[in-house]
Amino acid sequence: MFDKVLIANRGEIAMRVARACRELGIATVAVYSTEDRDSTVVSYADEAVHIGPGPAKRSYLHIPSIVEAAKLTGAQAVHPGYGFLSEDPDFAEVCAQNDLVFIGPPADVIASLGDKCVATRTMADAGLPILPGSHGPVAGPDDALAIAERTGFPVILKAAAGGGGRGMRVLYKADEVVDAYKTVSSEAGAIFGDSRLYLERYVASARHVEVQILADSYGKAIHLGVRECSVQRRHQKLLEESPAPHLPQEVIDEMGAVSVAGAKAVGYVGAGTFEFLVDERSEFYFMEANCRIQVEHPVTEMVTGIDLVQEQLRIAAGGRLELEQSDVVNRGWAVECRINMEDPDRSFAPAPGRIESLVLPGGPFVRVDTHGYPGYRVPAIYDPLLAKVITWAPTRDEAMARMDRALDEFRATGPGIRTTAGFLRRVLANGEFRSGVYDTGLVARVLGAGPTDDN
Ligand code: MV4
Repeated sequence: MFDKVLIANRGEIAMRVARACRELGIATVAVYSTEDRDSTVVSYADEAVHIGPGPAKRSYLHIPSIVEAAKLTGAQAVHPGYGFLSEDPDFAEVCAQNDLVFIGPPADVIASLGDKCVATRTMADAGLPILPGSHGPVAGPDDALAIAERTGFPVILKAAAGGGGRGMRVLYKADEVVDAYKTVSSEAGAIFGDSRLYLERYVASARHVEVQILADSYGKAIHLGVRECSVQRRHQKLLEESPAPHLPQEVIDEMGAVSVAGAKAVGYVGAGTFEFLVDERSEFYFMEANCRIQVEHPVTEMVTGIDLVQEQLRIAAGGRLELEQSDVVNRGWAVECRINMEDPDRSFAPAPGRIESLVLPGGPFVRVDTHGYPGYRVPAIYDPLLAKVITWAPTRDEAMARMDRALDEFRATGPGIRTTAGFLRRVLANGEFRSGVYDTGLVARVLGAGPTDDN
């Protein structure tokens, strides 16, 4: 096992990784920007290195500063968390060149899964179900039109370098295709430096269900079941649960099996997520594979009893995956709510500030992952996630009742501070959510249902 790991991230996930390291007897190095000098992980970690000013480009995204911090402290490995450099193949490559273990898949695997055209085709070849469409980059506007007509409307145009909902457009009629192709392609070129697009049938009323996998560097891979992530607003997930309500066990098993096949086909190493779109008939289609630990990983930990970050560390250190597929048993139900410092009454506008008082929920089967503390001044320049509240219970209804109770206990006050806790309670109370029969349109319907209550 490693002696010392550098955590190339901030916020709650930096704390999550630091805690896993401590449990395994690994020394930790935090890196921090000037804005984060008073952060929890800076005092929690064994060492902390200042890597630059607030803007991420000059700190958490600045590869030379992070590599230098690792060399300075003698860290053997780097955990990238999520976001920032976690899915940057160049960073993984630079780590390797500097004898640092990047805790994630090899650089070439990140690169090929980051190209959604390559990823879709590779996964189709590995036997994963994909939607009809271009199965690779579209050659130009006329090709887009021909493929759209062959596929049948509606279709969706997506940037090859996109993902997570960025760079896409839904098309309902043939006369939209040529103009849309040109617009989305030039947008993709401007945002990602890659103007290639692909096209597939658009599935309305889709659910977003993802499979957690673990793979070691000896070719062994297993899956840990599914997470339902359809409660999202503008591609930002607000709440996730595991397993997925009303998804038959045979379907879960099949999604898991094909994800494992996909992971093996690309030589995946570490913890990863296979994202699927599920239609009303519980037919599922591969969308993307994510090469990182995800924000919502705790719901999988709660239903499996497996510590995913510890597994990442063991695998990266060259350990063999000790778990067999038959060891993975999903027990009960877990739900996670993301408490953001945003104002639901003002279109989720950022509402950070200095936290004067913070009361966190507790009690049985409640987990809170946060970097917040009373007196903490929340920087406005990073993502708005303040805390993740996770609850577990034997049944879905009980897990949701427990979550409602936990959110009721949650208090963060201070000048200008607002959180999404009250809005999340409205989601929990919504009949459609309660029934478990919901899709990615749920949040818009909850928002249409009236003003949010407070917190
Ligand atoms: C789709 C889709 C419907 N059909 N693909 C959004 C995130 C990204 N990973 C994939 N996404 C979607 N892909 C097909 N073929 C629906 C979504 C989707 C979505 C699309 C447009 C506007 C809002 C959306 C919310 C969730 C999912």
